[in-house]
Amino acid sequence: METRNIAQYFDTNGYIGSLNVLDKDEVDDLKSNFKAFEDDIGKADAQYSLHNVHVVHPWVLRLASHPRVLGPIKQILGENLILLDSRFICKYPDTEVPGKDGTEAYVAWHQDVRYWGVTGDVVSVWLAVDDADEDNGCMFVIPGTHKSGILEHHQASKGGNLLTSNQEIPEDLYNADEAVPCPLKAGQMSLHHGHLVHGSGPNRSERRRCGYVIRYVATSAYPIKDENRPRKFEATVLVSGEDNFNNFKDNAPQWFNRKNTDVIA
Ligand SMILES: O=C(O)CCC(=O)C(=O)O
Repeated sequence: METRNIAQYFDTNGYIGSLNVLDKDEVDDLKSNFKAFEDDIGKADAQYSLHNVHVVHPWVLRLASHPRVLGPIKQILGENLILLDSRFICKYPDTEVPGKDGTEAYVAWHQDVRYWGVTGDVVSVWLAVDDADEDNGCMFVIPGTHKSGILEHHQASKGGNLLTSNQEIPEDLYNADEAVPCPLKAGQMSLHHGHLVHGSGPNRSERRRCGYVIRYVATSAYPIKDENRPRKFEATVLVSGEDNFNNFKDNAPQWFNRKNTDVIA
């Protein structure tokens, strides 16, 4: 997609599929770096526990500040960007990581902003570590739903939901027939808006489905104070431009050089 069309397409649909980010050598590096994580903590924890490791591991923050990741985000949110949060999300074949109590791991229909506790647009990147398709449980989105406001969420009825708070949007509030898959090759990314209704089904293949999810906001966004659900933003990093608002602490590790991310390749 041409750079100038990105912001317009995203505004209309609330997502963008398959943008090329990493070349073959970078994908090989990503896979071998991720394997070291997996070997270290085990597959069951690699599924959802690798949260905000960008403040610890330089190779992860290099991904989250990669010029070909940030380029489209800048088109949508502008030059001044905060990395809000990041997480690896894997779904393994059942033969490798069996679901709890006979359930299959999936992600229920939800809107990210329901959980984030920030004002302003949140844009998420889903960067594929592995090829992701309908067989191994790629993400599905419902285009245009980012214009529906924040929908009610309740406890998910089906076991196996990977979302920490086990929430889902009640079925009568969206039309699942309008859902479209977001298949990706390893090294590609999709983008989705924080209000977009999305989710993913189980992995019924023999292949792992791993992605790195990264959330960004403009520096003008700010945390909402919610006493019932206080949020800590302990891993926010200014990844592009200047921050004249200081609504989020810059937790950039000393080894991070933001200026290296400014070139759009
Ligand atoms: O990885 C998945 O299947 C779902 C990811 C997701 O819900 C998100 O990135 O917000």
